Amino acid sequence: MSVESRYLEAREMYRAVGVDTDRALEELKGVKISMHCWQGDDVNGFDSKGPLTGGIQTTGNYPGKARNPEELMADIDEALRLIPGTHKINLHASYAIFEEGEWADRDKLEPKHFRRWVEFAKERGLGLDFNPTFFSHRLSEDATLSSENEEIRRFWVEHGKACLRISEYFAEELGQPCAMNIWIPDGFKDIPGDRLAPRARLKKSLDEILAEPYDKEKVYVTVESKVFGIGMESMTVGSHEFYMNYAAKNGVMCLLDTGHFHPTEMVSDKLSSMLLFYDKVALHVSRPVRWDSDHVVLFDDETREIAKEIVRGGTDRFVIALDFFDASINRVAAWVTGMRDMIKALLYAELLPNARMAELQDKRNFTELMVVSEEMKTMPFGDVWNYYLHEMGVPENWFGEVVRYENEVLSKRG
Ligand code: RNT
Ligand code: ZN
Repeated sequence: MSVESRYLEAREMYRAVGVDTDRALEELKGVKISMHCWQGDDVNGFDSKGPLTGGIQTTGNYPGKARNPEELMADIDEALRLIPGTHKINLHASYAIFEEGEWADRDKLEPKHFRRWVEFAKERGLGLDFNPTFFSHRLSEDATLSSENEEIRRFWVEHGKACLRISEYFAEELGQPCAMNIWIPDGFKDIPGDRLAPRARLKKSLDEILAEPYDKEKVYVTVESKVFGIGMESMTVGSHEFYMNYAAKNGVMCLLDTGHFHPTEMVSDKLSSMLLFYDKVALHVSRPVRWDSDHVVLFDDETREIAKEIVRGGTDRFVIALDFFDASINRVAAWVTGMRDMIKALLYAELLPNARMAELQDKRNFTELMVVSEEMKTMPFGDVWNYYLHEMGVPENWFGEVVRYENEVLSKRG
């Protein structure tokens, strides 16, 4: 049976339970996911040769990681060929591209250092998002925006401001908003002697960064909290309470990373509360396995639960990015799996009888609600998904393509 006839049959089955598959596919086409560039090279970047610091870690030594901008761009291209839709690329400041003999420290970065990324995005119709890089740098060893050392704190404030200017440049060049996310690794391994002063300094630093004039329609500033990091087990300066209050009072957005809460806390349950107090909510969808391990996003329960909240709350109210870095598997396959599974989860949520499910809840008919939600799991979802891939010109079976790319390109890298 052809993809089309399988789809037509599935469409009838969904129609019978009150779900319009054509509408769902239309909705899905409009959703952009920001694909993080850092899966391609284990969060190394191009601006220094030093190690990855900041209490985040990649594990594994799978061959073929990108070693320079050309390789990273080629790998991104290979991944995008296998992902339905037109999306965004999420860059870190450490991915600045310098001309021969040129170099600028983080506080001196300028739009021109990202010109090649803008060209890359323009040629492909992609958007760009941005992140100042407050780690993997000689001045980030102790603390950054919360530093007690005024010179170091100022350096990172200047970095934040430089990144705001670069974000605005992205938005202007590409004709779509750029989300600029602030995450810092500041925190303490053991019980602090003072929790207030570092947080007060972080607050002051953020105020100073945001004093840089920028167009709020073009740049969405987001602040990302975290419960702990490696070497910051006892306290992070940028905790959830800190940023949630900061964002609410200063008109910026909160970014929730699915790995940045206690393991039994679910980000999916937090989103509706955020929607009641913010216009938009930003996400780093990741997969924490027992801790903030940054495994590849899968089509699993929590990803589907998050997707339901996005679809029910309105896809236009979310700024969705992925954040994982697995160095133990083929990195292109990691991107393709994560992106396709996020999109798949959104389609799954679009194909639920959401209004009927809300109504069952209001009638307190929890038996039928459970039954409906379970029955939906074995509907011919795959037939709708495959039709979407077909419509978007992306192969159903993609793994062979990545294996070929690995043999022809990745395996030749030293
Ligand atoms: C770290 C944060 C942060 C980084 C990226 C590289 O725990 O999740 O978002 O992963 O910025
Ligand atoms: Zn994150």
